[in-house]
Amino acid sequence: MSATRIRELIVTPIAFSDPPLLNSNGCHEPLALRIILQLVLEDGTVGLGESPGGAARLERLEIAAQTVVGMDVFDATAVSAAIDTALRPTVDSSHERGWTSSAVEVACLDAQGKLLGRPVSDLLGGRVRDTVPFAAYLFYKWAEHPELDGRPAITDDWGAALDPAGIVEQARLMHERYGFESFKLKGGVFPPDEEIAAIRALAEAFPGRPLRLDPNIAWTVETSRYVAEQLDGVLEYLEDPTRGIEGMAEVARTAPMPLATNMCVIAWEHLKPAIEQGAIQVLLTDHHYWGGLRRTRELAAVCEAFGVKLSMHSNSHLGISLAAMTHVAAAIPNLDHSCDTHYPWNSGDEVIVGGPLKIENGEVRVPTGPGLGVDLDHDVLERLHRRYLDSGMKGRDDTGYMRTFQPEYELRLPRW
Ligand code: GKR
Ligand code: MG
Repeated sequence: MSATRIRELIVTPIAFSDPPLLNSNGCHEPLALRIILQLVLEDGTVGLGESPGGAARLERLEIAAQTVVGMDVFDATAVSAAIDTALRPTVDSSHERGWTSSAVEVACLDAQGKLLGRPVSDLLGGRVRDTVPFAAYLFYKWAEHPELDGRPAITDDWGAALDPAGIVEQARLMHERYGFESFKLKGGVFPPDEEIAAIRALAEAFPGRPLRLDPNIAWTVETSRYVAEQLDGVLEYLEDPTRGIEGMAEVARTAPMPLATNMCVIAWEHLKPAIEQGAIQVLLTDHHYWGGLRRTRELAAVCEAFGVKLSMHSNSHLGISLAAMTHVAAAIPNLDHSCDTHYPWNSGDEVIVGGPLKIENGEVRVPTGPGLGVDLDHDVLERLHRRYLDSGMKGRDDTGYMRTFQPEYELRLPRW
């Protein structure tokens, strides 16, 4: 049996702490779910991967685990294709299938890098930068997760941010703790004029620094056009103000700044109509669903060809994902904007050996060890897996959680 064949894919769901971050869907729950992958080869080499959690994603990864056994880890394209074929009868959306094959592709590349003694960025063509810039990801937030069913309130060291002054204070903390030089505000929480005021306050507090606003489709076309006009000259880009390629194209016709998305272009088949209609000027790529690290590298070339600028999307995540994001961002020449990361909100529960990866001067140094350059802390993995089991959670429910405290809260998109 060849040493590079896949013996087993171990899939471990985990839960880790998340602060009460607000968005257009409600509020983050006290625990976020993720799934850790260990791809074990016949020679004992282990490749790591990290995927968003939840019952559906777990079930699909378990199907992938049965599919990949016996395949060669260097046949990563065939591995992805086999997973895609196995999921096709039950999962219609190519985007949804992409979450599964992408996580396994990262684990394949980690294992390949370990076998070759080379970092993953080398397998992607080599790094063109030694550090990757990230943006501070600012959220409106409560000071604490309120008391619930006998569970005491859960505090954190960020405090509340519910108005422009609170957002500026959070940005100062992000800058002080991590040195971030660019800032993204998650909007869609308060009426647009309040969020415009928050962005103006950030521009005043951090003159000349790149600023972005992302209301996650909370606005109509008309409202989006109004906000865009109000923030002329202030934003580097406006992200997903409204729903769909057609809606974004309508906004783009009058918006003075570029429009960005991680919501209306999320699969290969969306690129053609979006580009034809001029709907987006910036794409936030994400290796977790675009097919993995090699496909993300290819996506960057497509964007380059059509003059679409590149940034990077993030969800609540831990260090295996951050390492993978950093490797691919390091290997993309046309990374036009700093990448998003939720890491400062979640890194307290890090599952890799040695604790959180460092963010200094707003940048992450590209790991130079073999593979992703990170190792799994098995004690922490076990603890976070237990937390997942004890939580009984099956998925993310920002709206349901918000309703526990504000029963009249309704999910309405667009809201304004
Ligand atoms: O964590 O609340 C959040 C974000 O809104 C996340 O769910 C989005 O996927 O960060 C993301 C975005 O840029 O849209
Ligand atoms: Mg976004």
